[in-house]
Amino acid sequence: MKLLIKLIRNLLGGIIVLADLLTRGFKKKRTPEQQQAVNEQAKDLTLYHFAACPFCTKTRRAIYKLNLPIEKRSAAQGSPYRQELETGAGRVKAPCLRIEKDGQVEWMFESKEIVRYLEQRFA
Ligand SMILES: N[C@@H](CCC(=O)N[C@@H](CS)C(=O)NCC(=O)O)C(=O)O
Repeated sequence: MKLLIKLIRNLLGGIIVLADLLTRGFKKKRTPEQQQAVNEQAKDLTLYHFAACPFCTKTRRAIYKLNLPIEKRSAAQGSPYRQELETGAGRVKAPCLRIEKDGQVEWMFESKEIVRYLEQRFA
């Protein structure tokens, strides 16, 4: 039974990832100077995510469309970044955006809030 649930979950995860790849659309275009400035700002951001989580997919899509080179770290079992997320943010829940600003670190949960934050800052 556990195996069947795992199989269904992996299958659904695969479908989500594939559908995302096929329907992503286009990246935002900027002048080279603008993109360089955005790239610099994106260095202070890190997304902790699960590959097949729909909320993470939604967040990754926004990141792709906004053309942001944000580092993505897997929070999956066995990943070295899982502990980092738990220690820093206080729990393992994804998506979670780590925002570093003026030496301060903020951990932002909730896909809706993360997407809104990125759109307000980079759209
Ligand atoms: N409302 C949240 C839902 C996120 C969520 O439920 N993520 C799941 C993975 S799909 C998770 O991390 N679950 C672990 C937990 O909640 O402790 C969002 O939109 O980001």
